[in-house]
Amino acid sequence: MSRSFPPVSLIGAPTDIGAGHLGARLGPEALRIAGLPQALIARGIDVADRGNLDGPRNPWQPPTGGYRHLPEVVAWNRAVMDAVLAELRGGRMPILLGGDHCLGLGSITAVAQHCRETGKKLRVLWLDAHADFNTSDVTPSGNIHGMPVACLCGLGPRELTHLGGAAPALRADEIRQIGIRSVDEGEKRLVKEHGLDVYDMRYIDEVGMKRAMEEALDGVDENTHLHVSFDVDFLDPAIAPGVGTTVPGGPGYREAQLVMEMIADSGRMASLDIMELNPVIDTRNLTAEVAVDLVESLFGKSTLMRD
Ligand code: EXY
Ligand code: MN
Ligand code: MN
Ligand code: MN
Repeated sequence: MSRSFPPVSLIGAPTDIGAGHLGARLGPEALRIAGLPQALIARGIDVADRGNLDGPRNPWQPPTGGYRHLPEVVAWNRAVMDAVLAELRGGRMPILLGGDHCLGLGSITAVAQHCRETGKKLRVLWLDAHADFNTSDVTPSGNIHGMPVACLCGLGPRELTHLGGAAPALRADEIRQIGIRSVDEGEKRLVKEHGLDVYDMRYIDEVGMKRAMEEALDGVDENTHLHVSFDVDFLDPAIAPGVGTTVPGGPGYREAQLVMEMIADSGRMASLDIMELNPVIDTRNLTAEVAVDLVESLFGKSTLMRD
Protein backbone atom coordinates (compact mmCIF):
# COMPACT_ATOMS: atom_id res chain seq x y z
CA MET A 1 0.00 0.00 0.00
CA SER A 2 1.58 3.32 -0.94
CA ARG A 3 1.60 6.03 1.65
CA SER A 4 0.48 9.61 1.38
CA PHE A 5 2.19 12.41 3.26
CA PRO A 6 0.82 15.69 4.55
CA PRO A 7 1.96 18.90 2.87
CA VAL A 8 5.46 19.90 3.93
CA SER A 9 6.87 23.32 4.79
CA LEU A 10 10.61 23.95 4.67
CA ILE A 11 11.82 26.48 7.24
CA GLY A 12 15.43 27.65 7.01
CA ALA A 13 17.19 28.75 10.20
CA PRO A 14 20.56 30.06 8.99
CA THR A 15 22.57 30.37 12.18
CA ASP A 16 25.45 28.79 14.08
CA ILE A 17 24.62 30.74 17.23
CA GLY A 18 24.80 27.69 19.53
CA ALA A 19 27.76 25.96 17.89
CA GLY A 20 31.51 25.92 18.45
CA HIS A 21 32.29 26.24 14.73
CA LEU A 22 31.04 28.79 12.25
CA GLY A 23 29.32 27.52 9.10
CA ALA A 24 26.06 25.79 10.06
CA ARG A 25 24.38 29.08 9.08
CA LEU A 26 24.90 27.90 5.49
CA GLY A 27 23.10 24.59 6.10
CA PRO A 28 19.70 25.59 4.70
CA GLU A 29 21.16 26.72 1.36
CA ALA A 30 23.34 23.62 1.09
CA LEU A 31 20.27 21.40 1.55
CA ARG A 32 18.33 23.36 -1.06
CA ILE A 33 21.26 23.20 -3.50
CA ALA A 34 21.50 19.44 -2.89
CA GLY A 35 17.93 19.25 -4.15
CA LEU A 36 15.82 18.73 -1.04
CA PRO A 37 12.69 20.52 -2.30
CA GLN A 38 12.81 18.77 -5.67
CA ALA A 39 13.40 15.36 -4.06
CA LEU A 40 10.26 15.74 -1.96
CA ILE A 41 8.21 17.05 -4.88
CA ALA A 42 9.35 14.03 -6.89
CA ARG A 43 7.84 11.84 -4.18
CA GLY A 44 4.47 13.46 -4.81
CA ILE A 45 4.63 15.71 -1.77
CA ASP A 46 3.17 19.22 -1.68
CA VAL A 47 6.20 21.35 -0.67
CA ALA A 48 6.20 25.02 0.33
CA ASP A 49 9.62 26.55 0.92
CA ARG A 50 9.03 29.32 3.47
CA GLY A 51 12.54 30.70 2.95
CA ASN A 52 14.80 31.58 5.86
CA LEU A 53 13.99 32.95 9.31
CA ASP A 54 15.78 36.04 10.49
CA GLY A 55 17.63 36.48 13.76
CA PRO A 56 20.62 38.08 15.44
CA ARG A 57 24.05 37.72 13.91
CA ASN A 58 26.62 35.54 15.63
CA PRO A 59 28.76 37.84 17.84
CA TRP A 60 31.31 35.01 18.38
CA GLN A 61 31.93 35.79 22.04
CA PRO A 62 33.17 33.55 24.88
CA PRO A 63 30.62 32.16 27.37
CA THR A 64 29.26 34.28 30.19
CA GLY A 65 27.77 32.48 33.19
CA GLY A 66 28.28 29.14 31.45
CA TYR A 67 26.39 30.04 28.26
CA ARG A 68 27.60 31.33 24.95
CA HIS A 69 25.30 33.80 23.16
CA LEU A 70 22.30 33.14 25.40
CA PRO A 71 20.19 36.18 24.35
CA GLU A 72 20.77 35.41 20.67
CA VAL A 73 19.99 31.72 21.19
CA VAL A 74 16.70 32.72 22.85
CA ALA A 75 15.79 35.00 19.93
CA TRP A 76 16.50 32.33 17.31
CA ASN A 77 14.59 29.69 19.24
CA ARG A 78 11.56 31.97 19.60
CA ALA A 79 11.54 32.51 15.85
CA VAL A 80 11.81 28.77 15.22
CA MET A 81 9.11 27.92 17.76
CA ASP A 82 6.65 30.42 16.24
CA ALA A 83 7.32 29.27 12.68
CA VAL A 84 7.05 25.56 13.49
CA LEU A 85 3.88 26.00 15.51
CA ALA A 86 2.24 28.04 12.73
CA GLU A 87 2.90 25.23 10.22
CA LEU A 88 1.58 22.54 12.58
CA ARG A 89 -1.55 24.54 13.31
CA GLY A 90 -2.02 24.90 9.55
CA GLY A 91 -2.02 21.11 9.18
CA ARG A 92 1.42 20.97 7.56
CA MET A 93 4.59 19.05 8.36
CA PRO A 94 7.43 21.44 9.27
CA ILE A 95 10.95 20.51 8.21
CA LEU A 96 13.46 22.72 9.97
CA LEU A 97 16.66 23.25 8.01
CA GLY A 98 19.41 24.10 10.49
CA GLY A 99 21.32 25.77 11.65
CA ASP A 100 22.85 24.28 14.73
CA HIS A 101 21.08 21.89 17.06
CA CYS A 102 20.30 24.44 19.81
CA LEU A 103 17.25 25.14 17.61
CA GLY A 104 15.88 21.68 18.33
CA LEU A 105 14.65 23.34 21.51
CA GLY A 106 12.36 25.80 19.69
CA SER A 107 11.22 23.19 17.23
CA ILE A 108 10.32 20.56 19.83
CA THR A 109 8.79 23.10 22.21
CA ALA A 110 6.39 23.95 19.37
CA VAL A 111 5.69 20.29 18.64
CA ALA A 112 4.98 19.61 22.33
CA GLN A 113 2.58 22.56 22.42
CA HIS A 114 0.82 21.24 19.30
CA CYS A 115 0.49 17.82 20.93
CA ARG A 116 -1.14 19.41 23.98
CA GLU A 117 -3.55 21.27 21.70
CA THR A 118 -4.50 18.18 19.72
CA GLY A 119 -4.33 15.50 22.42
CA LYS A 120 -1.60 13.58 20.58
CA LYS A 121 1.07 11.53 22.29
CA LEU A 122 4.57 12.77 21.56
CA ARG A 123 7.58 10.64 20.68
CA VAL A 124 10.88 12.33 19.82
CA LEU A 125 13.66 10.42 18.09
CA TRP A 126 16.92 12.26 18.69
CA LEU A 127 19.45 11.00 16.13
CA ASP A 128 22.82 12.28 17.27
CA ALA A 129 26.38 11.39 18.22
CA HIS A 130 25.83 13.51 21.34
CA ALA A 131 23.27 13.48 24.16
CA ASP A 132 22.98 17.32 24.11
CA PHE A 133 22.18 17.16 27.84
CA ASN A 134 24.72 19.60 29.28
CA THR A 135 23.94 22.39 31.71
CA SER A 136 25.92 25.53 32.57
CA ASP A 137 27.46 23.67 35.54
CA VAL A 138 28.88 20.78 33.55
CA THR A 139 29.32 22.04 29.98
CA PRO A 140 32.91 21.86 28.72
CA SER A 141 32.27 24.60 26.14
CA GLY A 142 29.27 26.80 27.00
CA ASN A 143 27.97 26.02 23.51
CA ILE A 144 24.21 25.76 23.76
CA HIS A 145 23.93 23.19 20.95
CA GLY A 146 25.20 20.78 23.63
CA MET A 147 22.20 21.60 25.87
CA PRO A 148 18.81 21.49 24.08
CA VAL A 149 17.62 18.13 25.46
CA ALA A 150 18.40 19.22 29.02
CA CYS A 151 16.49 22.47 28.40
CA LEU A 152 13.50 20.56 26.99
CA CYS A 153 13.50 18.42 30.15
CA GLY A 154 13.51 21.53 32.35
CA LEU A 155 17.23 21.92 33.11
CA GLY A 156 18.74 25.21 32.05
CA PRO A 157 18.15 28.94 32.03
CA ARG A 158 14.52 29.99 32.49
CA GLU A 159 14.42 31.79 29.12
CA LEU A 160 15.06 28.44 27.42
CA THR A 161 13.27 25.98 29.69
CA HIS A 162 10.13 28.17 29.62
CA LEU A 163 10.28 29.09 25.95
CA GLY A 164 6.74 27.79 25.44
CA GLY A 165 5.41 29.06 28.79
CA ALA A 166 5.32 25.94 30.94
CA ALA A 167 8.27 23.71 31.81
CA PRO A 168 9.33 21.07 31.18
CA ALA A 169 8.33 21.07 27.51
CA LEU A 170 9.09 17.37 27.34
CA ARG A 171 9.09 14.41 29.73
CA ALA A 172 12.22 12.27 29.60
CA ASP A 173 10.05 9.25 28.69
CA GLU A 174 8.93 10.97 25.48
CA ILE A 175 12.41 10.93 23.91
CA ARG A 176 14.65 8.17 22.54
CA GLN A 177 18.27 8.98 21.70
CA ILE A 178 19.90 6.94 18.96
CA GLY A 179 23.52 6.74 17.80
CA ILE A 180 25.02 8.36 20.90
CA ARG A 181 28.81 7.96 21.31
CA SER A 182 30.14 11.17 22.84
CA VAL A 183 28.83 12.21 26.25
CA ASP A 184 30.78 14.43 28.66
CA GLU A 185 31.41 13.22 32.24
CA GLY A 186 28.99 15.51 34.09
CA GLU A 187 26.49 15.14 31.27
CA LYS A 188 26.57 11.35 31.68
CA ARG A 189 25.50 11.69 35.31
CA LEU A 190 22.58 13.94 34.34
CA VAL A 191 21.45 11.60 31.57
CA LYS A 192 21.36 8.75 34.09
CA GLU A 193 19.63 10.80 36.78
CA HIS A 194 16.89 11.81 34.36
CA GLY A 195 16.41 8.29 33.06
CA LEU A 196 16.80 9.08 29.35
CA ASP A 197 16.29 6.16 27.01
CA VAL A 198 19.61 6.02 25.17
CA TYR A 199 20.41 3.63 22.31
CA ASP A 200 24.12 4.26 22.16
CA MET A 201 26.49 2.80 19.57
CA ARG A 202 27.64 0.11 21.98
CA TYR A 203 24.05 -1.10 22.34
CA ILE A 204 23.48 -0.86 18.58
CA ASP A 205 26.66 -2.88 17.96
CA GLU A 206 25.43 -5.55 20.36
CA VAL A 207 21.79 -5.94 19.34
CA GLY A 208 21.78 -4.45 15.83
CA MET A 209 20.07 -1.36 14.48
CA LYS A 210 16.86 -3.20 13.60
CA ARG A 211 16.18 -4.21 17.16
CA ALA A 212 17.29 -0.85 18.57
CA MET A 213 14.85 0.95 16.25
CA GLU A 214 12.03 -1.48 17.04
CA GLU A 215 12.53 -0.65 20.70
CA ALA A 216 12.79 3.09 20.07
CA LEU A 217 9.53 3.01 18.09
CA ASP A 218 7.74 0.68 20.49
CA GLY A 219 4.41 2.19 21.59
CA VAL A 220 4.15 4.56 18.62
CA ASP A 221 0.53 4.29 17.45
CA GLU A 222 -2.03 6.12 15.33
CA ASN A 223 -2.39 8.77 18.03
CA THR A 224 1.36 9.51 18.16
CA HIS A 225 3.08 12.58 16.75
CA LEU A 226 6.57 11.35 15.86
CA HIS A 227 9.19 14.07 15.72
CA VAL A 228 12.61 13.29 14.25
CA SER A 229 15.50 15.53 15.26
CA PHE A 230 18.31 14.53 12.89
CA ASP A 231 21.72 15.92 13.84
CA VAL A 232 23.86 15.10 10.82
CA ASP A 233 26.77 14.19 13.12
CA PHE A 234 24.69 11.08 13.95
CA LEU A 235 26.24 9.66 10.76
CA ASP A 236 29.73 8.24 10.56
CA PRO A 237 32.18 10.95 9.41
CA ALA A 238 33.21 8.69 6.52
CA ILE A 239 29.87 9.41 4.85
CA ALA A 240 29.15 12.80 6.44
CA PRO A 241 32.28 14.88 6.91
CA GLY A 242 30.43 18.22 6.74
CA VAL A 243 29.65 18.78 10.43
CA GLY A 244 31.58 20.68 13.11
CA THR A 245 31.51 17.92 15.71
CA THR A 246 32.27 14.67 13.91
CA VAL A 247 32.66 11.58 16.10
CA PRO A 248 33.98 8.33 14.60
CA GLY A 249 32.02 5.12 14.94
CA GLY A 250 28.58 6.25 13.80
CA PRO A 251 26.07 4.52 11.54
CA GLY A 252 27.25 4.01 7.99
CA TYR A 253 25.15 4.46 4.88
CA ARG A 254 23.14 1.23 5.02
CA GLU A 255 22.56 1.39 8.76
CA ALA A 256 21.37 5.00 8.48
CA GLN A 257 19.06 4.05 5.61
CA LEU A 258 17.54 1.34 7.79
CA VAL A 259 16.83 3.92 10.51
CA MET A 260 15.05 6.16 8.02
CA GLU A 261 13.15 3.29 6.42
CA MET A 262 11.89 2.05 9.76
CA ILE A 263 10.72 5.55 10.67
CA ALA A 264 8.96 5.77 7.29
CA ASP A 265 7.33 2.39 7.91
CA SER A 266 5.86 3.68 11.20
CA GLY A 267 3.85 6.15 9.11
CA ARG A 268 3.79 8.57 12.03
CA MET A 269 6.52 11.14 11.33
CA ALA A 270 4.85 14.54 11.59
CA SER A 271 7.81 16.93 11.96
CA LEU A 272 11.55 16.87 11.24
CA ASP A 273 14.72 18.80 12.01
CA ILE A 274 17.84 18.47 9.82
CA MET A 275 20.60 20.06 11.86
CA GLU A 276 24.30 20.88 12.12
CA LEU A 277 25.16 20.56 8.45
CA ASN A 278 28.27 22.70 7.92
CA PRO A 279 29.14 23.16 4.23
CA VAL A 280 32.31 25.11 5.08
CA ILE A 281 34.01 21.90 6.22
CA ASP A 282 32.32 19.56 3.78
CA THR A 283 33.81 17.83 0.77
CA ARG A 284 32.00 19.71 -1.98
CA ASN A 285 28.32 19.34 -0.97
CA LEU A 286 28.58 15.62 -0.20
CA THR A 287 27.05 15.67 3.28
CA ALA A 288 24.01 17.66 2.17
CA GLU A 289 23.53 15.17 -0.65
CA VAL A 290 23.67 12.25 1.80
CA ALA A 291 21.19 14.05 4.06
CA VAL A 292 18.79 14.55 1.13
CA ASP A 293 19.14 10.90 0.20
CA LEU A 294 18.27 9.87 3.76
CA VAL A 295 15.33 12.26 3.90
CA GLU A 296 13.97 10.65 0.73
CA SER A 297 13.99 7.36 2.64
CA LEU A 298 12.20 9.02 5.55
CA PHE A 299 9.50 9.75 2.99
CA GLY A 300 9.32 6.17 1.82
CA LYS A 301 11.61 6.10 -1.20
CA SER A 302 13.47 2.92 -0.26
CA THR A 303 10.39 0.95 0.77
CA LEU A 304 9.19 0.59 -2.81
CA MET A 305 9.71 -3.17 -2.83
CA ARG A 306 7.49 -3.53 0.23
CA ASP A 307 4.52 -1.53 -1.00
N1 EXY B 1 29.18 17.77 24.41
C1 EXY B 1 29.94 18.82 23.76
C2 EXY B 1 29.59 20.19 24.33
O1 EXY B 1 28.60 20.30 25.03
O2 EXY B 1 30.33 21.14 24.07
C3 EXY B 1 29.71 18.79 22.26
C4 EXY B 1 28.29 19.10 21.91
C5 EXY B 1 28.05 18.99 20.45
C6 EXY B 1 26.60 19.11 20.22
C7 EXY B 1 26.30 18.66 18.92
C8 EXY B 1 25.68 19.01 17.89
O3 EXY B 1 25.15 17.82 18.73
MN1 MN C 1 -1.09 17.93 13.66
MN1 MN D 1 22.98 17.55 18.48
MN1 MN E 1 25.72 16.07 17.67
